[in-house]
This record gives sequence, structure tokens and C-alpha cells, in this order.
Amino acid sequence: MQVKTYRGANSEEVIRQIKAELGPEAVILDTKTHRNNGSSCCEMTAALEESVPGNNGTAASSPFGDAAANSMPGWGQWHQEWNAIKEHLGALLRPQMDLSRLVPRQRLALEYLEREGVSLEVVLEIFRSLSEDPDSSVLAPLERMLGVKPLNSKKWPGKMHGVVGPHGVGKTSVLLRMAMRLRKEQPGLSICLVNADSRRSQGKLVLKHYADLSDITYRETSDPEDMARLLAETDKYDAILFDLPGLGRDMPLERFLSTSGLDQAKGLHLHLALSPQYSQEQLRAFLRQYRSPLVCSLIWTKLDEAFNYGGMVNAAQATGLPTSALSCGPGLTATLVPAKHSLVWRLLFKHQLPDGELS
Ligand SMILES: Nc1nc2c(ncn2[C@@H]2O[C@H](COP(=O)(O)OP(=O)(O)OP(=O)(O)O)[C@@H](O)[C@H]2O)c(=O)[nH]1
Ligand SMILES: [Mg+2]
Repeated sequence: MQVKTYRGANSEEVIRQIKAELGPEAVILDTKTHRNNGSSCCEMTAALEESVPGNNGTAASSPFGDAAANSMPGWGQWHQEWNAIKEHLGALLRPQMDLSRLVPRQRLALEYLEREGVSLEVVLEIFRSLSEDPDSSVLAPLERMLGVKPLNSKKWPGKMHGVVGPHGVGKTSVLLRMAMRLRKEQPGLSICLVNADSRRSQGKLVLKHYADLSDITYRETSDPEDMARLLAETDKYDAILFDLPGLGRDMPLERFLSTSGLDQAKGLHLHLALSPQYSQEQLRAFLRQYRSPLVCSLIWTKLDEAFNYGGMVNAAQATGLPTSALSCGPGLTATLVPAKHSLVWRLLFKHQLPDGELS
């Protein structure tokens, strides 16, 4: 473990030094404030576990960027401690968030976001950005944190897509809505729906039924041999959509991908389905469990059942992943819309669902 002491005029300055030198995984072990020739001086001792991959001061900004970290023994424990420390740091920094430095419009927006479940860490970052420019809108820093990349064939030209996420979050529904949309937009397309764990998935009958009705090929894979056979035949199809099962707590996505043989799929894009209904703790746990370089966007489901939408900003900021689609309503005729910033802001600030219905 690398341990070093940093000094500066205030805690923000010292934390900046620590982040720049040790990267975001550094842990603060001790904080002291001294008076030096009449002025105050902040001193922090920070530590860094040398075996954490990417900890050379240039750690990837996205926790999804490093697949190896997922398999590290003790990583979960480390992450838990870091989260606790970040909360303490937030509490320390909170008094410095002097809202009177903002114009009333900015202050109201920031207070609203906090009530909406946006984490203190994110609120502090927005505060810093707003306090530098009284004319700026809260949407400017929000747009930097929450990117969008609408789920349509122009923005996502790859032919293989899969939906992953917790049990019951709405993966099969999203996948079927994707397939229906593709069929409607491009009637001649040869589409294959793959049930990638036919032993466990509950959605088998639904998938098969809708595939039959819509002239879509239905395939099942239950082991790496089935998967290898399917992957050898991808040329037959224009679009291949994978329905993946929810994973047990002790099964990280990376392990599932390698045991199912899906890690061999070249050009596969996985989309992580989550719901803003989940608590911050649950969202953090799912983001850890489903981290993988193959996961390239977030799809938000069950928007009609959520009471606030701050978790969408927190997850986007924590992962750096763009939001690609918004889903609401049960049944297959319900809405799956490609994400746009205007739709996300309407949800966040007005609780207006993507189909225009007010919650
Ligand atoms: N209200 C609402 N219900 C939804 C939404 N999406 C899915 N559902 C319902 O949630 C239930 C579970 O949906 P599925 O699509 O089977 O979820 P899943 O993630 O595939 O579930 P597993 O495969 O069992 O992990 C079904 O009853 C869906 O109709 C949504 O956006 N809003
Ligand atoms: Mg399912």
C-alpha cells in the first residue's frame, strides 16, 4: 500500500492533489487542520492499494473500463469502504456548498435535484460548475454527466445487441419492444431472438410466441457449445437480439458471459436495464455486478412505477455510460423510446413520462 501526506489551504485543494496523483481509488486515512503563521492549512493522509489495476494516477474514469478489477479478491470490500469514505467526504465538504453563491434560479434547481435523489457527490459537482458562472443553467453540468445515445439503428449500427440486468427489471419486455420496432421500421430484416439461458429464463414462452407472430427466428442456447454454433451462423441474420437471465448475487456478469460462451461474440453490444425505483445502494450493487466492457449503455425501465428519477443521473455519472432508451408501462404495446435529453429532463424535473402522460 502506498501512503502519502498532502497539504493545502483547504480540503478541496488537498483532495484535488490526491485525485491527480493517486487517482479516484485513493482512500483518505486521516484529516487534520493546522494554523500556520496565522493562516489555516489542511493536511490529509491518503493511501492507495497498489494491486488495484489502473491505479497509477490515471485510473479509467468509468468503472466499466476495467474488466480485470471485477475478478479481484476483495474488490467488493474495497469499493464498499470507498463509498463510505466518499459519504464522509461529502459531509465534510457540504458546509462549503454555500448556496448563497448561486442565483435563486440555480439554487432552486440544485435543491430540487437533491430532493429528487441525486447524490450529494453529483450535487457538489454541479454546485462547483454553477458557482463559477451565474448565467449558466443546471442543464449544462447535467448534460456533461448524463450523456444520451438513442437506441436506433443509425446510432447503434452493430447487428448484435443484448439486454442484461436484475431479475424482473423488464429485460425481456425491452428486447421484444426492440424487435417489434425493428420489424416495423425495416419489414424485410432477418431478425433472430436468442434466449441465452433457456434453463432458467422465465421469458421463454413469451419470446417464442412473439417471435412466431412476427416472423422472427427464435433460438435457444443453454451451454457454450450452443452459443458457439449460433455465433458461427451470425451471417444468416441482419439483427441478433439476446435475452439474458437476471443473475444471482454471486454471479458477476463477466463470469456469466464467459461460462455461457457469449464473451466470444464479436461486436456484441450489451445494454444494462435498470429502474429508477431501486435505492442508491441497490443501484451501486447492480453497477458493480453488471460491469463489463461489453456493457455500453443504460436503459431505464418501469419509469411509470418510479417516484423520483435522481438515480438515473447518479448511475450515468458513476459509469460514464450513455442512456440509450426509456421504457414505461407493462405489456408489449407499451413505450420504449430512444433516449433524448429533452425526455430525460422532462422526467427528472416534471415527472413527465416519455409518452407525455403525467405521473
Ligand atoms: N409497469 C411496468 N411494468 C413493466 C415494465 N417493463 C416490464 N414490466 C412488467 O414487469 C414484469 C417483468 O418483465 P420482464 O420483461 O419479464 O422482466 P425480465 O427482466 O425479463 O425478468 P426475468 O427474465 O425474470 O429476470 C412483466 O410483468 C412486465 O409486463 C415497465 O416499464 N413498466
Ligand atoms: Mg426475462
